[in-house]
Amino acid sequence: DKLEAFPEDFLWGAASAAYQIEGAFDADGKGPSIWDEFTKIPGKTFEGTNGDVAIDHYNRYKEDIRLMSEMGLKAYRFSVSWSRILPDGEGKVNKEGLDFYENLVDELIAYNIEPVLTLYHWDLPLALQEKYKGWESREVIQAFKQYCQVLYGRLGKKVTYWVTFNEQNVFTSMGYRWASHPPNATDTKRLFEANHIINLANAEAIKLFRKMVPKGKIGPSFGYGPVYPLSASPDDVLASENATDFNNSWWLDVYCKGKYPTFTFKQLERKGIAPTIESGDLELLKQAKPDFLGINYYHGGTVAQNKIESKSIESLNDKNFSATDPYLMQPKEEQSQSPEVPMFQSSENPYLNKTEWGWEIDPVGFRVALREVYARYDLPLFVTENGLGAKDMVTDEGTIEDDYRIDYLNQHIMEMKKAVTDGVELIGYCAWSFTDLLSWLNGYKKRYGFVYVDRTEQDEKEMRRIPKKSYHWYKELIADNGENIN
Ligand code: GCO
Repeated sequence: DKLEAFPEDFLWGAASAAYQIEGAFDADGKGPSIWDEFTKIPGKTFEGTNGDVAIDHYNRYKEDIRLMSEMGLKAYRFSVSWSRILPDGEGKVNKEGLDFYENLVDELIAYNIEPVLTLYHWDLPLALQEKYKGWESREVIQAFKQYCQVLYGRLGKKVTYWVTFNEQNVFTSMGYRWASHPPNATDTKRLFEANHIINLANAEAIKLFRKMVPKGKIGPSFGYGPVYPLSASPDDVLASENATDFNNSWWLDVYCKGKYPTFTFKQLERKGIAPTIESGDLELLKQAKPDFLGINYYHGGTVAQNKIESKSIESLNDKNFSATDPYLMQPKEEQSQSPEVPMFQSSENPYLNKTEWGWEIDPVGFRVALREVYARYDLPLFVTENGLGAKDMVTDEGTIEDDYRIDYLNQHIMEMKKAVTDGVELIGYCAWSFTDLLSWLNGYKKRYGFVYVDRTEQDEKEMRRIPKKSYHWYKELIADNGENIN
């Protein structure tokens, strides 16, 4: 069977996030974010790494964009740091912050690279956390609307593709359930309340976008993982349906259908942790269908019937961050111990190999993911992240021979091509990431980029950029629009 070609205008890209690359944490009037604060808590990140300097993209964006252009990149996904635009999260606008992003966008456009702008990639202004308890208060929706309004007004004519929230599933679970992200909580009631408020903010952002940027396209980016039953036993299959509902439909149904999936909602109600829905909320959610869904794909999960009785989740706080895998249904240490989710139990998949960080490598799961989402929501998809974190080494010749990354991306793009042949409508594919960047919890040990960034001491000021072998591989792939992938 011959595979279909990628669409002519397919957006081959790469992605990043402000906190992970920009540095310049207090430059030109930027206010602090919750990540500037969270990384100061001992033991939260590997060797206490933080984004104060990151890879200094704030000062080197021109050099980075030149490298993108030499690679032939068609799209670049980046996020805006809210507290650069509004240092207090609301109120006074910081002109320098806005200028930075407009310059960045202009530079991309000058090189014919399509900018893909993420509004929220986790770095909430600290002022909003302190004043309103962050996403736990509806006041923050108004602040988010102001932030969106400022960006739509300034960049709406230049940027076509907009992402509202990046991986709402990941940052809310990590932040409110597993204390691995700010605000450092382990409280499922708070998790679902904050999550609902973010859903409302997402809807408001899309509604406002329709008015201010009528020609643009907007949607959230979701960290999707397909769920497999461990066996063909009906109990395991039922467990996998529960896990799909809880891990995927819980968010995507709200975005696309404006309602929460029934089974999980009832389950949460019985536990007393369902979100508080006020009058008007559901109407608002229904008015904000996205234009596309951004899909971040790393891996899925396998589940079995949960036979273990509820236990406590006390030990959560001293969890070792390196074991944290945000895409897992439950962190390893907590498997089956969470009294809130007795509907399934996470399990090892005997058919899949893992990365150095224990993430399953599952290219076929990528095709499954794209088909599942497309079938259920009938919206064009944009792969906004996919990639491999690894410990890259510089050889004596000064090169980085990351064949493992090439292999990983090749297999995933191959499966994506099969999904296109199946009929999935795809706008583009952004590999994670363009340059190496700060891993939120793993510092610079875990690298994802096509371009190596030398952060060794003797090179600290230089922060030399070195294209890896995968850079040249991706360049060729883009040049023939994925024709020769095999
Ligand atoms: C890491 C993570 C991130 C995420 C990304 C999600 O190691 O910190 O893998 O890089 O993939 O921020 O959107």
